[in-house]
Amino acid sequence: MTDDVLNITQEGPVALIGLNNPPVNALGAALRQGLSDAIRDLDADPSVKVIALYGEGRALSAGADIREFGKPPVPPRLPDVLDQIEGSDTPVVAVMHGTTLGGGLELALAAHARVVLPGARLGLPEVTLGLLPGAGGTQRLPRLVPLEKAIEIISTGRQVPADEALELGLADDMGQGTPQEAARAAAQAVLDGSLPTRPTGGISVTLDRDVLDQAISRLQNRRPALQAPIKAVEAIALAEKPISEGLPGERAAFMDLMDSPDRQGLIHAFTAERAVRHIPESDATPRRIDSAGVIGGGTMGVGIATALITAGIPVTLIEMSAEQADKARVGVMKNLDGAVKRGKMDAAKRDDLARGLTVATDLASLSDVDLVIEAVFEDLEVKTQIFGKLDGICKSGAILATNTSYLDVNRIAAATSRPQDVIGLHFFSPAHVMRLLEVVVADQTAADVVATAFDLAGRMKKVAVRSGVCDGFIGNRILAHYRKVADYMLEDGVSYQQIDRALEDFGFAMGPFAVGDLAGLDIGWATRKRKAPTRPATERYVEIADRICERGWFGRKTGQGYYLYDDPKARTPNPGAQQIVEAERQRAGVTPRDFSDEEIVARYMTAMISEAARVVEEGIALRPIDVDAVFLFGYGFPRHLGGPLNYADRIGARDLIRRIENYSTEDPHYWQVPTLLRELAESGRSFADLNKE
Ligand code: 3H9
Repeated sequence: MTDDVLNITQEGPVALIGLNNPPVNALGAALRQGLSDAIRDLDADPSVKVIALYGEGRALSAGADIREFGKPPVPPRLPDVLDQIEGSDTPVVAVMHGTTLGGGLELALAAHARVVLPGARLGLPEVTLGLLPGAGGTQRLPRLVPLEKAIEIISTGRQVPADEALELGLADDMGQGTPQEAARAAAQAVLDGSLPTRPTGGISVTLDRDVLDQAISRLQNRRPALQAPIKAVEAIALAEKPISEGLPGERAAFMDLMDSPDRQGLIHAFTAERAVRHIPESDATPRRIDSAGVIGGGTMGVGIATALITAGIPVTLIEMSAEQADKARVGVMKNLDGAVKRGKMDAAKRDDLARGLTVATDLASLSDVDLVIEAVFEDLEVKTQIFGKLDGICKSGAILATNTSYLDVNRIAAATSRPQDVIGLHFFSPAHVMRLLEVVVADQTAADVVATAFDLAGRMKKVAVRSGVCDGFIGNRILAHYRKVADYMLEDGVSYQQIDRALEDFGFAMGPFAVGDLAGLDIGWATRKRKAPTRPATERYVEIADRICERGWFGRKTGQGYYLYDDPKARTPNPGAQQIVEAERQRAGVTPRDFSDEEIVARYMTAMISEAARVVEEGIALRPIDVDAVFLFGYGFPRHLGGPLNYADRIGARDLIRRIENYSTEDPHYWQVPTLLRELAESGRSFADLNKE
């Protein structure tokens, strides 16, 4: 029998139910109804002695259908369907394969026995979406695995590999073959008694209160303290009660979280990662990239080369001298060693990948590569010269990419006779770790070159976001704007420690001054000098950072910046920098005033949102969600807020305009209402509405 979303077959006493809801067997309304009907009918059929569940396609199920969240619920509810499975008199066995996650794993937990297939990854990632497992996961998992493990799996969302699942007792046996074959074999094992069955909810456990309390206080001390993991551990504590009492407690906590802003922000972040793949060039066929060249063996070039070889693309890295080339090779090896240390790969894999790297000193070595990524010093003259040379060296059809973070890609493309092959690939440092890749599409970039960049990003497991050409593209352009407001507040009287702390309490991993120290203050200094000739006379300019750089204080790498780094763990304010702040306030004739943390955050976020709105208005970003993705994956934006323009919708266009008009009485040049914000306020629409258009 074939339902739309289920493939049901009966083979003698065995009924096989294959979930068939591509691409990931999400447990939407139709699948829940189908499962409920099938279990009811098969359980009532005396000829059926065992029911085996598996997934058609790549997994048993990736969980509840996220697209249904926030909409009116459609019965039957997943917890009820799973209770029905657990309550079935006919034993039910589940095959866990692929990424069996969330409600998908809860489905397996509600079965009477579980078989796992090699390569499967099992997890309860609900907390990463601001939720907790709401279909019995918090009640059934602790009945099967040790408490510490249940807490860890549920509060982090970690995916458990098949062999560990077996070791922990999450799986009863390791299966083999296709999911359907494994289901058939598991059913047979139930029939012949070699795979025992029992309802998980019937198992009783005693939980160590100290372990639970310690986990809760650890989570509470996190900044910001997300509610979902805390509530999840509190729900686990209910597993000591009979399951009929624990489940309603879990459900109530789940429903509370469903209404929380964290849940909305985290699901927006999940959606953003996928939404950015939709680009006008989607239909173009990507060019083949079997080899690449990287020019420049600095931190950036080394990171890019590491990312490429890790994706299985052999790289020729060009440096100026044999000595520098060797240094670059050592840099790549260090990166690979780091991956081994973090358990991301083993030594054999590292050695294999390292063979993909060649270093050279002559650009002519790039004559045959499919892609070149230039990552040299940020100087238009230097870059255009290199592209002129590449034009004469590279084979026809090779993609010529620049890793510039600000410069005009059209002008770089104009240095070649093939502007259609030129594109910006803006990686973020460290390039082998950071997930964001801004794909900068110049006026003449060919559609298949854009499609290739997105394909390449996929191979490198990066989040590619399409950007138009402007100074700084999406991210650095917005950063250059809102970063100024932190300097304005500093000069106006608030300490940089307070600004950093206020923004960290808001959710950023690090405040802007601490970030500057980490990245190197000389970077912003160079940009300010570059932009000085075009700076409008009406623009307020704070010189504090320049004075600090003039002392040779570039942050962590020189041992001091805004903070002192004698002890790398402590963040002690640098008295020298504090003196500079005082002196600059006096020089600027400012009477210092206090700012509340709330005002700091309001000004900083309003500045960020204003420039982000302009970037969307000008078509530099395709949609507001693209800006959100840039900030989530490249700038450490707090994930639970979903990105600057998702957060903007929480404030609302009208209130944002009110704020800007209020601030503009102090500085009408800086604080201007973006046209798009006015349009939204007048039409009553939100940035979320623009994402749907
Ligand atoms: C839950 O289960 C709550 C329960 O405890 C309680 C309920 C009462 N729903 O990522 P991909 C889509 S909460 C709907 O590109 P991959 C995805 O959007 C849920 N759609 O592939 C994409 O669509 P598009 C807990 C989903 O191979 C397409 O499938 N589960 C869902 O890189 C392909 O996805 C999770 O949090 C879903 N659940 O990765 C798992 N999942 O092509 C979330 C995926 O239109 N999912 N889609 O953009 C994942 O982590 C990854 O998608 C997965 C596959 C690892 C499964």
